[in-house]
Amino acid sequence: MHKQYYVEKAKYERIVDRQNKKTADYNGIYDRYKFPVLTREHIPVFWRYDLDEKTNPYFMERLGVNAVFNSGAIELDGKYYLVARVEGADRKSFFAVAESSSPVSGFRFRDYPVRLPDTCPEETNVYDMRLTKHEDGYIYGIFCSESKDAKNPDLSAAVAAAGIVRTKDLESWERLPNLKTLRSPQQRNVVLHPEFVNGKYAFYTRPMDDFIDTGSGGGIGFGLCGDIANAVIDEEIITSRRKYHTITEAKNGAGAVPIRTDRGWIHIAHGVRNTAAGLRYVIYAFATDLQEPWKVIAEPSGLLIGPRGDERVGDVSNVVFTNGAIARRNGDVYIYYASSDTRLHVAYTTKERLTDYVFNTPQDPLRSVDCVEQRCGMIRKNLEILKQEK
Ligand code: M1P
Repeated sequence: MHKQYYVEKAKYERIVDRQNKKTADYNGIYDRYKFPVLTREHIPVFWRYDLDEKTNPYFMERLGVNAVFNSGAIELDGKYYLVARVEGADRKSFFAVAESSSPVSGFRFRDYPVRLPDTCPEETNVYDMRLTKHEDGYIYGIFCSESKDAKNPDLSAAVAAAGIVRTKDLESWERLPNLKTLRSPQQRNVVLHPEFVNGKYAFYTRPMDDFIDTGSGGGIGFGLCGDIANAVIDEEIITSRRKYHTITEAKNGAGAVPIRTDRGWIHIAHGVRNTAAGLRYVIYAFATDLQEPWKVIAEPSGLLIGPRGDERVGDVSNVVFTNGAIARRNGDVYIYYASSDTRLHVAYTTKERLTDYVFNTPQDPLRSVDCVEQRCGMIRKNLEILKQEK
């Protein structure tokens, strides 16, 4: 074995074994953890280097990995699993399962990445899997299946669709036909609801006219289908709407699988706005009705998680994005979010705190003048409290 192998292996072990700790940042809603839980440095050495000295005498990286980011997340039998988006140096993304006995550190990839059944010859790229433990007994993975737009000569013109796989063990995956949405030409950020709604499978969708721009798509959609093995959605109702001069003005999309609480389903999604420096992605939350999960019943103002410090910089800077959270039986919630399409972080909260945040944080009044009134109301009340404290 080339001696450099041992150097690289030691670096890998150091990163994977690194203990994580909460940062001192405070907002009362969640705690950020200091170290990312997955990065390109978490990729096993034997995924990148040919270890055969005859074919690789200089110990060169042959199949590089550029980034590890947007990950689906699930807890199974007391272990934590992330199905990460791994992007090769060749720009193609694929999925890989990392597991740990801790939700905040120690994630190791299994020996091989996920080999999806190759049922779509036109599919070029796959990414952003959401993992839903459905009441039908399967774990579903819904992901973006991207192909070249054959009708458009522009080399970057692409088409996004929602791919569907299911598994019971995250080891063997059955691929089902892609979701068809009859009224939306493209789909990305599709999430399967964990329970049947009116006896049907329920999807959160993101109607789009185009690969990048959502165009006339009004926000996060919701649709039902009877047969998951041939999933077709006719009507898509809009749940969380895009709004002018808010964090969702340019687009939004469902993120983690909704979390059931006593007061409603809590959704952790992303919102996008345009800036002179390009698109800015943040994470926000809202709640929908338990019986009618398409009906928004609470939407706190503004962002839940925005890119901070080092998170701001990466391949696609000024982005935080989530497609996975783990809500434990004991009330703990781990939100896995990626920054700048480069690495994956974790934030910790509880169902109780999230519920308080979503239902008791004021809504966005949508106009500066009303925002000032809203803030002055709180300041007035606080100054009274502070006066009495003296
Ligand atoms: O680059 C930021 C994100 O862009 C896309 O999200 P959306 O469809 O909302 O624009 C996705 O490709 C996502 O993977 C990526 O993180």
